Amino acid sequence: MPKNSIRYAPLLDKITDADTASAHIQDGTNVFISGFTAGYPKLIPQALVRRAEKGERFRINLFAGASTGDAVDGSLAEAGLVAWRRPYMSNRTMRTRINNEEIRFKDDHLSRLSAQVRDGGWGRADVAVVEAAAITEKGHLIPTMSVGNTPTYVREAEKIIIEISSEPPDLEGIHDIFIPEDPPYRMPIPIYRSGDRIGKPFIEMDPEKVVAILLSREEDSCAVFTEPNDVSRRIAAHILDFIAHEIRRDRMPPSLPWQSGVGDVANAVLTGFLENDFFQTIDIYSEVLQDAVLDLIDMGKVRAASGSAMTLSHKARERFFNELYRYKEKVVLRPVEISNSPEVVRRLGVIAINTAIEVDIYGHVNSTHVMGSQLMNGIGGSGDFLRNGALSFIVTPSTAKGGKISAIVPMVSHVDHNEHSVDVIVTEQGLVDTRPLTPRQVAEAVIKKCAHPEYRDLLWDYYQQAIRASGGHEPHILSEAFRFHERFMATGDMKAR
Ligand code: 0RQ
Repeated sequence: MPKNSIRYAPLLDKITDADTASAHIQDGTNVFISGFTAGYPKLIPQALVRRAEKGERFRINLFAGASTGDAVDGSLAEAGLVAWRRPYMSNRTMRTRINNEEIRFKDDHLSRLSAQVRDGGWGRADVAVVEAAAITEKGHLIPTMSVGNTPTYVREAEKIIIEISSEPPDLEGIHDIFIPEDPPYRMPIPIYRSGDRIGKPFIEMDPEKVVAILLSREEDSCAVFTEPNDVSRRIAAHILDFIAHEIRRDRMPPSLPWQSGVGDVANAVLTGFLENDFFQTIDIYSEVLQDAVLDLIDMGKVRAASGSAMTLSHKARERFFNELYRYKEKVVLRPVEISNSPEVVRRLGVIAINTAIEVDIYGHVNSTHVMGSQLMNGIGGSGDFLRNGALSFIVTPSTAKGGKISAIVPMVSHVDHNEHSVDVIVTEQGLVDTRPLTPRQVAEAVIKKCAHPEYRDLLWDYYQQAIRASGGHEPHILSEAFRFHERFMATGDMKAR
């Protein structure tokens, strides 16, 4: 443990071991954990798994900020310890168990969760288990690499267990913690630029609620980013060319902040700035900050980068910790209800880029359910940004599963975002700005420019038949609209045989 991690002396008595602390969690306990891709507790989940291995039968309701590492979602799901899980997760075992109805799951827009917990919508907050870098002189918490919903969980919980991480150096000052009043007393959230700080550098905590403190040497499992491949590079290039074109034509100001979702395509878009001379300095107002943000800061291309968490590869993490003093000037980590706040996203005019599973010819988007039924991860913050961004991109490779699936389909098999939220649709094949187009013009352009050449004729045939058979503003043949999906499920290939 680094010196001075626990600066509030009365809490030193609470230091204990994970097995003892985990006794506060029993069958049916609502457990609210820190963690938002990073910054999740590790010791308590391990202790719970040990109890299960010894034959104890119990299940908890697990509420996080968003996805956590395999050490939490993976091992707790594997051990059969989770009755309920909310919100977004991305673990394979947990996904399988959710789809088998062995774990209950409800998807939510991430910006809404803290307020729902405060109004009691998620039930009693029995125990908060949070990772922290330090406890201040007055007994408040300095989080680690994510903020997520932790400020609200700590405020609402009846008991608090803290895992003090030995890993991060002095993170104090990077966080900006602000909990808005709930309606009807809510005032405007006073963020006018990405880098504005409006709160405190710590999470306020009542030390009386702390029942255990654990000293942890466990690390977050680091993100693995593949080098941008040809597909993600082409998607990124389409987006950057389009924005540069809009700015040159004076159709948008040059200084709007960027949000980019998680994963390789999102990282490729930001990497694209490295090689692009048109964009000299950018603001980032996003949810998860990934490796490319550090590269951009190093190149002097970032004015400010705001998010709720940092998910870095092992290498980037070392660099970040070694030169924290430099990155702290640029990076702000906020509660997710602020990083994703519809009010702030709309006010700042965020350029939002998020990834879909499939998009239909009229621009409706499925981000969460494969073939309409099987949950992938969840909606995450994509709706918060897409619906409220000044310009919202939805991106996807034009095919999946080695070309057996077209990501452009006649009708999406599940709807997360609709045509009214999506401005621009992008695949590696091309880009369609839907804003000046009627739905029929959107369909024509999406089929011609975004669909993979192997699927264009099939989509075009469907669209022409729909015009003849049904006509109308958005022609569809209801009995045919899911034929692509049915074919895949019957034959393993969406292409007609
Ligand atoms: O399957 O893992 O079995 O290989 O989906 O797809 O191409 O690796 O891309 O990791 O970026 O995930 C939409 C799921 C994309 C993600 C989604 C299969 C594909 C592969 C993963 P395998 P890729 P990604 C907001 C950001 C919603 C939430 C969100 C996501 C797996 O981006 O969860 O936007 N988004 N959060 O084979 C069947 C299709 C498929 C398909 C892909 N059409 N049919 N399977 N896959 N398309 C966070 C902010 O920062 C705001």
